[in-house]
Amino acid sequence: TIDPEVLRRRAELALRTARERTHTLTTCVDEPDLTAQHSPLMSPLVWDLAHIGNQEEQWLLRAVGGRDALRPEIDSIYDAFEHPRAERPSLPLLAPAEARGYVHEVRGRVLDILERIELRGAPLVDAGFAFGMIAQHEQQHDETMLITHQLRRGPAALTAPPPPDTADGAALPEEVLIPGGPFTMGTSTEPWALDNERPAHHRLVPAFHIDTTPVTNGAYERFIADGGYGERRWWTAEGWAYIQEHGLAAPLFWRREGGQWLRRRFGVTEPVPPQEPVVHVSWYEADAYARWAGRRLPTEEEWEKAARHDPDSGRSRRYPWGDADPAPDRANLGQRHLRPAPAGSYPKGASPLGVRQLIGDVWEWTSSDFLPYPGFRAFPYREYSQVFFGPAHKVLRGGSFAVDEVVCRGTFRNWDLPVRRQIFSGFRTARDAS
Ligand code: AVJ
Ligand code: FE
Repeated sequence: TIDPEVLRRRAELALRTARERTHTLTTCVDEPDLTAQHSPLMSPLVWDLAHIGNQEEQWLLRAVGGRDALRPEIDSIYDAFEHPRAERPSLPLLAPAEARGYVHEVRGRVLDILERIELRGAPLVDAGFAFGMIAQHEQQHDETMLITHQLRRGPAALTAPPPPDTADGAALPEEVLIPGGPFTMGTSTEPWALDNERPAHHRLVPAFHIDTTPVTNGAYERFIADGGYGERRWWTAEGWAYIQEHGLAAPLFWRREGGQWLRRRFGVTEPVPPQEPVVHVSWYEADAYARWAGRRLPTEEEWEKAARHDPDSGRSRRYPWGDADPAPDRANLGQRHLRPAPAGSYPKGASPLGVRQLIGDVWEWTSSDFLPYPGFRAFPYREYSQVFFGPAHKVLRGGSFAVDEVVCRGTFRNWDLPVRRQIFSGFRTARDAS
């Protein structure tokens, strides 16, 4: 068990880190850009901002702190289930200055509660869970807001240095063999793990091979050049119908000009870098590429075994490199760099068997539907995970360059519809070992 004072500082730091990111994402553009809807797929940035504050008010001020509601009349405006994204611009949203004042006011009271409360006892406060959950919620919306920034037209508003050159120059094998046998999936001990990551349970995973790195733009270009988007046999029926209906022939944000592929990224157009992991592909495209390559997407349990299983001890670890928290030389996380690092980077983040870049860079599509683990219990609210379980959503693993470390670990599960491409989604492939 961790010292409650350490947890208190950790919770405070997680909340402050999230708020700094939120601040950057909502002050780097002018007011009209905060209230505009840049894509019908996304909320106006100012909706995300006040929604962050409203969730914090509901969980930390009211549920944990037992304080009176600050602005109960806005709960419904910022309820994601009541209002789909497309209709959010027409709601009576708080104006940017009002929204800023609101989140600031909530945060002041929350930090006061955090200083006084005992972080032990009821599940909501034990180990500071609710504070960790709300920091993770804010960071998830910070990723959502970064997606909105990527969809926004016009000159760059955000800049960041490229990832450092961390590649060790090793000639990497194309794939790594993960031996068959049992492993422990999920967690019952990670204090801030969300309900869908729980509980820890055993799975028997047969031997399989998995790509050493995520699939690169260069490899994906070969799929395109080979006529991949025009060949029915690589696609599922739904995937084929989807690319026909929308006329898709390349990842989102790519365009062909003068015999080469260009892509727009955060307001800047550049040639597609062949060594970088491909990003902004739907599950359908990832699945079709894998079939074209004579392979398949990994299942979710294969992905987690590749990322967490230590063949020496037989134990599942928090990250590919062990139990230590992420660090800048282990993974590309936290919007420090606004792009994935070239395949083969981050040797210090490799798994014991040599799989690289499982954490950070790009979210990785798996073949699995988003389903509850045996023994799952919805906590603290059904709308976080439970209402999304079923065949409609596919699981993504590992986090992207846009994800903060507080929302990234070997057990963390993300999910989305198979048509989604505006998210920072890439993939790696696998095959049976037999
Ligand atoms: C887990 C990323 C799918 O953004 O819809 C944010 C996270 N849940 N607010 C989403 C979430 C409630 C969720 N994802
Ligand atoms: Fe939310």
